[in-house]
Amino acid sequence: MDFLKGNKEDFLNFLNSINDENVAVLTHTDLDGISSAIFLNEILKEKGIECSYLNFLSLDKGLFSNVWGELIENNIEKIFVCDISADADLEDFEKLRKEFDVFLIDHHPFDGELESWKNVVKAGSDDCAGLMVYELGEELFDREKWRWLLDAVIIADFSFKKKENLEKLKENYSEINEENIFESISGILVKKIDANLTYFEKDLRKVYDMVYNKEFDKLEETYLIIQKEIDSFINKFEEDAEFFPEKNLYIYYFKPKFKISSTLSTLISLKYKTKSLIFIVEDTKDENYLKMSARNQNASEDMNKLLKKGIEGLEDANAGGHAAASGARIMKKDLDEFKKNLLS
Ligand SMILES: [Mn+2]
Repeated sequence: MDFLKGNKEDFLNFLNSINDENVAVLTHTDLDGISSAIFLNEILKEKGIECSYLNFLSLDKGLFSNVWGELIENNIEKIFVCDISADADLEDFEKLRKEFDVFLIDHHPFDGELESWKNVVKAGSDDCAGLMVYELGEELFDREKWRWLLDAVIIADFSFKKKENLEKLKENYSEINEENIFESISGILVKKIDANLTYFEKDLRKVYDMVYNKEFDKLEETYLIIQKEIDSFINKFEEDAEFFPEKNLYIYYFKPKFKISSTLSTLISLKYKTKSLIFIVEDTKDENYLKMSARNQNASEDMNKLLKKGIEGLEDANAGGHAAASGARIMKKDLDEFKKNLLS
């Protein structure tokens, strides 16, 4: 793999600089983040180093400040940051680097400022962070034992779009291509893990442990729960959605237990390709708001324009997107007004 910045030597030097300091791993909330942390943990173990603190961060403002207290409590001195773009909050990252000895392994696009930084390995977007760690530590852990996870993360992060990485998958799946990739054994595993990431979004450590310990039966259990919820809303769609024939439009307001709305809107819109569809759920971050996604697979009507018409004159509302798929957010109290606008 070609790194855009930093190299294996930088990684090994940092690793070798660890004596008896407490080490933390901060990683992203997706399978790429999880597998980076697992490979890294295997490498640390081989070096006789224990990871004292592990956490999963989403790319929000203040992401590092949020765990600052725990880093201090655990007497952390050395930190690996994986699959997290420093410019999610550059100032916060600078603060972290001032206080701790930090090594960054990431593949998100970066701006020039990182050029002068030490202890950074960056790859292009199409090489996932899991693959980066796997290769950085290649001489240091039992890579064959973890090959199944490497295949999974290449699929999950769409790193197979790069020819070299698709070739890697072909070593185990000679017939694999972009169309059938999610039906391969690794592809199916990715779907199961993704369902668990949705289900346990507040306790990702659980998913990390299940993947680390290869508890595939448990992963499957949750997958079936999520699948069941998706299926039940698909089945209830015809009955529960409002249909407005004059606009050829369905409005489906539903209350899922889990974050399934984007998967659901895609699946239903593929069944109703000639219709306009608006899916509405409550905003889990603020119950006073509704989030909606509009779909029209044939783009026979412009969903972006439709939603913009819907939010006209509404307080604190926004909408935007493409003709075939668009999104909006409004205040819950304005739902009737929104519908009136749509149908006028
Ligand atoms: Mn990633």
